[in-house]
Amino acid sequence: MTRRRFLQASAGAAVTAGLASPSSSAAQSPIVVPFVDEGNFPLGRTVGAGLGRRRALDLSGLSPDSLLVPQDRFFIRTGCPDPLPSPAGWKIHVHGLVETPREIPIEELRREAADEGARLLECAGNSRFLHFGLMSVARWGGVRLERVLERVRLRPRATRVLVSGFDEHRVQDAGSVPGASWVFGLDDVRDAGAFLATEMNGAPLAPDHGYPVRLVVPGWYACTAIKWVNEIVLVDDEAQATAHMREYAGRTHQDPDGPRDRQLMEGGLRPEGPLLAKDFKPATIDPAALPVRVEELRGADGKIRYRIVGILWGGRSPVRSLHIRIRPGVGEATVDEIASRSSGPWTLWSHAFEAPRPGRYRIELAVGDAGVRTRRLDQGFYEREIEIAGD
Ligand SMILES: Nc1nc2c(c(=O)[nH]1)N[C@H]1C(S)=C(S)[C@@H](COP(=O)(O)O)O[C@H]1N2
Ligand SMILES: [Mo]
Repeated sequence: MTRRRFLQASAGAAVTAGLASPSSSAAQSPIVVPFVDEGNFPLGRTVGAGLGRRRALDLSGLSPDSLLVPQDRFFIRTGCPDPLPSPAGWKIHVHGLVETPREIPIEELRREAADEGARLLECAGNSRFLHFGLMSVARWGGVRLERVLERVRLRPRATRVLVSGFDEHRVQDAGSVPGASWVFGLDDVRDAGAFLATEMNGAPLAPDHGYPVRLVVPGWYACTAIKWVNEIVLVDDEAQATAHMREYAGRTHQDPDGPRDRQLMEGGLRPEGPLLAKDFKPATIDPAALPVRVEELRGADGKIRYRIVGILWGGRSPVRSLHIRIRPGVGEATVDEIASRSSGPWTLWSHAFEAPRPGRYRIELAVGDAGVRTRRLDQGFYEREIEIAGD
């Protein structure tokens, strides 16, 4: 069935479960139905070191009261480099197409840091194998990059800005290329409201989250959220895409047929994505939805039902309608309830269903709003399967 037919077929009304209302088995904690075929990557534990360090957030515990993630639970992708220079006396070097290069001391940023609100980071390499736990929300404090750039006079040719972070690690990782930097269009910096963050949830950043300063680009994948920022370079439209951008080209949905670097290809390297930074599209996160917990509920009549709790995030404007399909044999519906959208960058939703028999069920979601691009949902990226046990 095509996505369009799925959306048409699921326009029917549904039963309201009530996200905030206690489940019918409120006395005991509900039985949780496990997601299956996701491997056994540990949740909520920091594993590995250097470029290979990871911590995946256990999303199943999210509730209306816990939508801000404490720093010591916030996901980690790449640990604090062990040869990191002392953060006391940290400076950001601003140079390139500017009249006079400048060094911005960290104290200057700290003094000017203002509330930047609750913002979500999601690793572009988030995956089922990590139980989709490379995603978290915190309340940030920092200084807009646009404001920082006002401290230097740009040369007329400057159209883009490269933000680079310290990224030398003693421990390497098979799946990662060292060096973290991204080139942004000056318009994108302004539109997204990119900021240099010095605070998370009212405290200085933890070392693994980029202390003393990192970039946050609201609405963009976190591969652009460069940690341990030490360099800002004004560049023009000839600037090449960085190795870090190429590493994330596929995962940020860059055009695989974009212009390539012939020299590098002939040299045996197979770079992904366009050669020039200007040919990279903004690495924005499309609206997406994910089930995070499935509970078994026994009604007063003894009948068993299941309630799926999920999250909804991404996109620039709030999603109004979410459709769910549960296979086999349950069918399609509009999601029962989406919590208030004012709650921040991710929103909880819930949906109740009856399962015809024990066994495996696949849960798929789609955004019903017309004209909304949902590349990952369309690919089935966030589909999950549960296993309902027999008696
Ligand atoms: N210097 C540096 N910055 C970096 C990275 C890195 O490897 N080195 N990884 C990026 C990626 S891929 C992600 S997903 C986020 C993760 O941020 P977190 O560990 O604070 O959650 O940092 C980004 N910033
Ligand atoms: Mo990432």
